[in-house]
Amino acid sequence: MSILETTLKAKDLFSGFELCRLQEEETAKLADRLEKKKITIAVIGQFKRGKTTLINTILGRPILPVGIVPITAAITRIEYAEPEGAAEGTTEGAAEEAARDDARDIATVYFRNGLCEEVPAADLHMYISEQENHDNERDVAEVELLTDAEFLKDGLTLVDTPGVGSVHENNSKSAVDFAKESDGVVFMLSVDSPLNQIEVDFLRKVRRFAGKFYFAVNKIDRVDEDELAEYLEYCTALISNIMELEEEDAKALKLIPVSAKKNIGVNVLTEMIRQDLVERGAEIMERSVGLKLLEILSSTRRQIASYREVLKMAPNVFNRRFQEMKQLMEGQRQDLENLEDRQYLRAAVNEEKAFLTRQVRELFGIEYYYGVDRDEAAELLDREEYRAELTKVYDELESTINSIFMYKEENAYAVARRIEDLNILMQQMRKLERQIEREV
Ligand SMILES: Nc1nc2c(ncn2[C@@H]2O[C@H](COP(=O)(O)OP(=O)(O)O)[C@@H](O)[C@H]2O)c(=O)[nH]1
Ligand SMILES: [Mg+2]
Repeated sequence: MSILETTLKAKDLFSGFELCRLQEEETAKLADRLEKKKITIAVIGQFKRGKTTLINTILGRPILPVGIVPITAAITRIEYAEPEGAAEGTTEGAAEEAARDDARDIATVYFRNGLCEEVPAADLHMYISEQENHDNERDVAEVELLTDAEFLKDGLTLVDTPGVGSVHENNSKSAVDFAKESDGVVFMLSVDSPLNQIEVDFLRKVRRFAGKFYFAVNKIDRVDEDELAEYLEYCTALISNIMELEEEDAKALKLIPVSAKKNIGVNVLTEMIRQDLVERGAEIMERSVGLKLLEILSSTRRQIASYREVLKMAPNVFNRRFQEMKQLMEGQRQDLENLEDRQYLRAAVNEEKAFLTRQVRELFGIEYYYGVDRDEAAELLDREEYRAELTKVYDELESTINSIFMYKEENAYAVARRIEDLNILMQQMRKLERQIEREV
């Protein structure tokens, strides 16, 4: 069975189980990436190692703001787009060309509620810096930048990430998540600080997940040759140890010394990546999708385990939580009765869904997942439309909760059947897992 078939099979399994909507969506995305052969490489490392500087150098222009403290979990995804007016003459001078460059670097900021906003890349600092968007009060989910850099032309996506071990990691996506989501990782070190514990811990956590690692050592313009040699020797030994490389792989491990700022050695890195993509792009992708599938399967296992906990909950505990949920929903419906007569953003429906997800998690420990619809048009609803949308959300959640927990038809037989279904699902997942493990 090909990895694509395995992915589709997993998606099929999940689609029969209402608590696996997130996993179903994730596997659908994986299948899509496989089919479109879109490879993602994330640049990861601690704050101030020079990740953003490196990306700017690779892009050939200083598009992204450097030296800022990025906000929680706001990554920047950079993809290729044809230059606008590419067919026009090239008679303009350097100044005009630079001005045109700046004007065409438009980024899209995606907010957590699904809204998005186009902003000039020069203004990105307002959204991704900690100083100007403290604690991510603007609720930025991620930024997407389209640019015509040659390096991205074959469908490669580069991702700039916030620092490893950032203070906000606990309540948001972490560098570990970004590594898991990408096919390759450029891990960035810098000569002015030896590998520290945070970096070591990070590498230990992700070594199994990323399809392919590149280790870059930045800021070599700051040291002389001897110091660099010493640093490289020390870090190479340490990294092959942390990554638990076999002897042969350890011998082949080459850290790539660069100066992102002075554009030294960067082409060695980009050549290496390009070469890998040409020669083994499909293989890298398949391996990384296989690893991600395993990860999704294990999150499904956790979800099922939490659900079993709910099924086994003592009746009085369960009833209390169930009543709490009912009261919460009644309260929400009551609020709908008293809605002000004005216009409402459709995106506010997403915010309500996120709120409900948190409530279900707190009360029952399970993830009730809603997909967030992207709302590029910032659509407005009048009071009645908004009320109807929310009513639909409440009705759906209530009916799902009723059926998931079988509160109404609760009887030993139904619960036993349910547990039997889950056991079958678990068995099928184990079979898939073994299959993937053989393949990757
Ligand atoms: N000397 C030197 N400084 C660099 C180099 N690369 C980045 N920097 C500086 O290091 C600081 C942090 O860079 P940045 O790209 O924002 O780091 P990030 O937090 O990892 O994205 C900035 O002041 C950069 O100018 C380099 O190759 N050499
Ligand atoms: Mg940065």
